[in-house]
Amino acid sequence: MEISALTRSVVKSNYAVISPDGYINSNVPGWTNCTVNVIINEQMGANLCQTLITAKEGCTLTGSTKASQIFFYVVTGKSKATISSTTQELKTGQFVYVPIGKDYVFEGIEEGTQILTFHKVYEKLKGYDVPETLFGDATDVPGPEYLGDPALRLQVLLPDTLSFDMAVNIFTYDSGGHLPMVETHIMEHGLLYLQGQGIYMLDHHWYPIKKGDSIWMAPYCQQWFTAMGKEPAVYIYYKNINRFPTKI
Ligand code: UGY
Ligand code: MN
Repeated sequence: MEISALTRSVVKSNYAVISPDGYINSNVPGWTNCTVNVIINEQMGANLCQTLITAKEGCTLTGSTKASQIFFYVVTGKSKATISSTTQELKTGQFVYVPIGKDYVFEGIEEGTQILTFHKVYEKLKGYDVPETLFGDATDVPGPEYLGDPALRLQVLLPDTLSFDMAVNIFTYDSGGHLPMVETHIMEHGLLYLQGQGIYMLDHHWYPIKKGDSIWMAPYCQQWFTAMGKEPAVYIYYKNINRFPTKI
């Protein structure tokens, strides 16, 4: 029998590892017939929110974006998404970026569908328009080598323009592939493992990580990862970008 007092989850002031064994469901107004796990939010000290929605029969997600933009990614399953007056079908690996000031409705969601969301307060930039709604498919996004290492591939899902103040990327590591350095940076991350396993180093502590786990890394949380096992490790992650770095 599993000992229920054990978990790989850990929550620190500058990072967290959240494995699904500790999930407790939240009720989110407008998101019906589903379980919602709020994995990262400002109560932790983060500047983003990350949730995972798992649909039951008859699930619908209805709401409007206000100060925060929302990125919705279908981890598995199928749904129909209407953003203002545009409707598209979304299935595994497809996504929609919803800018501020839009209404959204997800319906016709297959039971068991899992949808990941990243939310960030949008910071306007003088001289640049607020981004438009953007539907996309990760399988159509090229995955060039990362920093010249063929064991690492990086897909950038959102356009590389200053209008966007957030990035969402998918990072694939062949088994044995690893980050070429310990990253030490101001940008924050939220991430979800989509496939595989490996070892993450967070602030000089070492954690085994696998599909289904999430990680929050605060600014300057030092980070490094190596993939292990029989299949590539894949994670989707959020990063804040493109804005002036200081209030001073
Ligand atoms: O974009 C990044 O900062 C990325 N290389 N970080 C990470 O995967 N932990
Ligand atoms: Mn990083």
